[in-house]
Amino acid sequence: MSESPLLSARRKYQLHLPEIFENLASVCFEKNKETTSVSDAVEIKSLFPHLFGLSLLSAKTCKDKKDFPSFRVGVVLSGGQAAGGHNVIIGLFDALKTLNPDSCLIGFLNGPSGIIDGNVHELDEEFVSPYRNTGGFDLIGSGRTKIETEEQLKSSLETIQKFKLDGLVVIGGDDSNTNAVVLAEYLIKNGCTTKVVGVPKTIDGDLRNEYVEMSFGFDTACKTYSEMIGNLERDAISAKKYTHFVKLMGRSASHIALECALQTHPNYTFISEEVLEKKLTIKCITKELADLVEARSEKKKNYGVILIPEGLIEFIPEMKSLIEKLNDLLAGSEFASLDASASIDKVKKTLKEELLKTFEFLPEGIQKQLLLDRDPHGNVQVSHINTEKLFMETVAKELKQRDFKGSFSPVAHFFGYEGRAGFPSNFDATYCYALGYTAAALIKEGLSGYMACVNNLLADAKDWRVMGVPIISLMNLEMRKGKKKPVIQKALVDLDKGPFETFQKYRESWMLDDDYQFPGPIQFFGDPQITDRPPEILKLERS
Ligand code: FBP
Repeated sequence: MSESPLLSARRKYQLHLPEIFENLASVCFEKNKETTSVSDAVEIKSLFPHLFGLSLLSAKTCKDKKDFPSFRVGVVLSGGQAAGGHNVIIGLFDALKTLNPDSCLIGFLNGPSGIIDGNVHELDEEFVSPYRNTGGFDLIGSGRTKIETEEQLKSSLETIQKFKLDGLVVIGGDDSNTNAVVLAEYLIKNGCTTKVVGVPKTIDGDLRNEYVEMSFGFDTACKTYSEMIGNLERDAISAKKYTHFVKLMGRSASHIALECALQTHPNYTFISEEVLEKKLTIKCITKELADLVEARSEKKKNYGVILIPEGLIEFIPEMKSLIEKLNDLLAGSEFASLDASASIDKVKKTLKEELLKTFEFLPEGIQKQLLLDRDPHGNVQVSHINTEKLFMETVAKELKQRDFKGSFSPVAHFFGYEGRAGFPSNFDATYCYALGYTAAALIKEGLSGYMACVNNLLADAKDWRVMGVPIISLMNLEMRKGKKKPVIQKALVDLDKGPFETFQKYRESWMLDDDYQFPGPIQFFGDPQITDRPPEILKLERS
């Protein structure tokens, strides 16, 4: 089958590397300050006695070593797709071959389960090269299995030994990088010298710290969603009759919603972290939206665009308490045989005061979803709740009660999967290639338990800085399935930083005076100041 003209063109797109990688063989790492964990240092140290307290590393040029042995390295993609994953693998492949053409890169298939089961494909030039600058994770597939039980860790060790790996690169989000460092510690404890390195991936943008400026995939996802939001805005001011409620993927944190708001200036954007801080209730949010619809209607603007982050519901305190209570209730056997209506009746009889009021305020469709859509552990599937539809219904009800005379025609959208696997933006394509090289450099230097880090991302790629960040320095203890576990702390939107402050400064004017922006599709060609720009929030954080 013939390929699209864009695919052919993108394959030929020239990737640039940080200057330091002009001579990869001479790259070594200099120790900076020692690190600890984000918190819970004593407990975390006892769980990671070998890897706790590693120093932050900066790449520098050392003496040229001409002859490197061949390296055997495994690579795995873990979790949801994020544009640029293929370029990490290709960067790693090119780097290993640069060090020694006999080096070998082994892809673990369909995520971490490929490591546990020893399911592999050896990657060669012919196999990887068509994937250069393409989106998706189809090169080797991905999955969400976690390597955490003793049995899974033991099987992984056996696979690593069977394939005689010098290194393993785990490309994943917070949970996957947590698993990477758990595995790294386990290997050391069991006398295995294989080095484990993580790469920060996730469209959610919540895997970051002072040094890890951005997880890859975030830029492409936000540019994709922003194009679509801009198109909706254009439709809204043309048709002048619809109010678009857009739920945006991104799990708990609202980074995607904030970045898209800064790119497109919609009429209203929820930032979950602010909702939590202000302890807003569903009623209160509904009232705010209904006020907006009324105020716009008075200006003859019976249309609008509203952005809702995927995780909003978990940040509304009363909803959080309700969900926890429902999880408890539904764990009991008396609900097992009841249909939806009977379950609703029983819940209403059981809930007390405030929780009952919250439950009764919800539209019946959402009540049913809360009771019936459960994950394998029996918990409410928070990310499946149609928050956009919830607010469409509560606002319509509120407007009816107010005897609203204007018109309110809401339309629901969910922008999610379409942002994860598109062609990586120039920024993500180049960033990922550099991350692949960084992972190879860390393994070449015999370093384990580190996250590959490329920063100074607002500068030209040649001036990007290359670092190794101890994964443990991002960790704390959190409750998971009723037990305290060491995990990477999710980076939520900081309400005291530039990106949110800028949004706060302008959002009122975006409510009534339409200041819609139409970013259009991702720019692959033209002025690098436009095409290669990293996300807006990075600029505002650093300015
Ligand atoms: P990662 O955390 O693995 O990067 O996944 C991100 C994400 O796209 C979230 O934004 C979204 O909530 C979730 O994956 C959807 O998961 P699934 O692909 O299992 O439906």
